Amino acid sequence: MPVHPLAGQPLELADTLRSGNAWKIRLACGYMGLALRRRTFDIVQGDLETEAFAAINPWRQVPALLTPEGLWLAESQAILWYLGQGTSWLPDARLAQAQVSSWLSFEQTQHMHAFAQPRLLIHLRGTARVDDPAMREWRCQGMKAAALMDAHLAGREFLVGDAPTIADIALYPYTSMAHEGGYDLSALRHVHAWLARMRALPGFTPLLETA
Ligand SMILES: N[C@@H](CCC(=O)N[C@@H](CS)C(=O)NCC(=O)O)C(=O)O
Repeated sequence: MPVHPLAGQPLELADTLRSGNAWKIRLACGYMGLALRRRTFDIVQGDLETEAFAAINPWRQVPALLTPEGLWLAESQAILWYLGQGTSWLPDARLAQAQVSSWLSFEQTQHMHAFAQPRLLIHLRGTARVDDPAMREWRCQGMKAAALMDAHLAGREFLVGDAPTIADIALYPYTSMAHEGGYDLSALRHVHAWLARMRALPGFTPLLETA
């Protein structure tokens, strides 16, 4: 693997234990061979509401990355872009780079919330049931996004071009944890094969260290 432009430089991630958005960054660092320190917060304990956290991210969300320049960078997609530059994970070619950007937008606007919300409320907080109408509605929206991914992945190994990019990293966490929100993606065989392909790449990092 070519040397990453950020190799050997300090990188620190503000995250929570089970944040899917922060997992994207841990996946990226694992795949890219970058060492990453974690500063793990607890949303339920109110950690994100403190003044100390506002200095990390005034938008009061994880992930945020402390870059070697000494600045905290917020938003998972911006952090993936930052980490991917100068590597094959963010292609140089104009069109391929724009296609990566399309999938990053897709993840934030059509995919992430529809998967993250049922997972949060059913699996992590236990405040909703699988069959609640609101959960069904989220899944209805999420299934449309997953079906679009499945159609796109037919005959392809990765979302853009022939090699994995930060677009694949962005879409992996919440797709792979869909079952925690009551989803059944088993009929989507191209998505299923893609998830397995992502897990098999060198440097794959599981959500939980002990997993
Ligand atoms: N658009 C943001 C979303 C980040 C996000 O939703 N983070 C969640 C954890 S996965 C969070 O910090 N939630 C706390 C809150 O919003 O109060 C990104 O992609 O980084």
